[in-house]
Amino acid sequence: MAIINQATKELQVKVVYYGPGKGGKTTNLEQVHSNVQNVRERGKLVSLATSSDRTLFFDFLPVEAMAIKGFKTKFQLYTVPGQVIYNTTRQLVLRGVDGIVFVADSQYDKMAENVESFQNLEDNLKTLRLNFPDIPYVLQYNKRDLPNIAPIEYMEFLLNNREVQVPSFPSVASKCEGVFEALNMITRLLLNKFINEGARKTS
Ligand SMILES: Nc1nc2c(ncn2[C@@H]2O[C@H](COP(=O)(O)OP(=O)(O)O)[C@@H](O)[C@H]2O)c(=O)[nH]1
Ligand SMILES: [Mg+2]
Repeated sequence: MAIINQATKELQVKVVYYGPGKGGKTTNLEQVHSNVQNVRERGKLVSLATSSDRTLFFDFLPVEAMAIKGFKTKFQLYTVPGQVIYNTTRQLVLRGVDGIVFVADSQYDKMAENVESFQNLEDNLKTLRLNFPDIPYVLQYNKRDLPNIAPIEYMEFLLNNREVQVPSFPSVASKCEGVFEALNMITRLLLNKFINEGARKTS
C-alpha cells in the first residue's frame, strides 16, 4: 500500500518493472528518465551493477508526478534482475510494491521465459503475502519491432488469461513506444486505488 506522509504532504508509490532477463525493463526506466519533461521532477536514475556490465541488481528512478488533494505524488520505479539466481533480490525489490509493469519479451523463443517469470512473480508475491487481485499490474509486450515475434493474441492467451483481464500494451521500449502508455495506466490504477481505499499513514 502506498505510503502517505502527512507531515511533508507526500504520497509515495512504488512501481516495480518485472519480467524475464533482457526483456527491456532497464530500457523502460532509461526512457522514462530521459523523457520526463520537467527536469526538476525527475530524480537520478541509479543502477546498481556488478563488475560485469550487465545490471544485475536493480535500477531505481524517482519521479514526481501531479499533486492530488494537495499531496505531492512521488513514484519510485524499480526493476528486478531477471536471472534465475537472483530471486532473493527480486523478493527484496518487491517488498512494499504498489503496482507492477510486467515487461514480456515478444520474441517467440522467449515465451517460456515470460511464463516462467510471471509464475515466479506470483510465487514471490505469495511469499510476501500479496495477491494479484490486490496488486494492480499491467502487461507490456515489448520488442514489437523484431521479426520473430508472437502475435499479441497468443501473448494475451499466455499471460492475460485470468477472469479479469488487465490492460496490456505492445511496446518498443528502445524507441519509447508504449513506455508511457503503460506507466500512465499503472499510475492511473494506483491513484484510483489510493482515492478509493486510502493509503497507509506514516505520520
Ligand atoms: N529491438 C529491440 N530491442 C530492445 C527493446 N527494448 C529493449 N531492447 C534491447 O534489449 C536489450 C535488453 O534490454 P534491457 O532493458 O537491459 O533488459 P532488462 O534485462 O529487462 O533490463 C538491450 O540491448 C536493449 O537495448 C525493443 O523494444 N526492441
Ligand atoms: Mg535490467
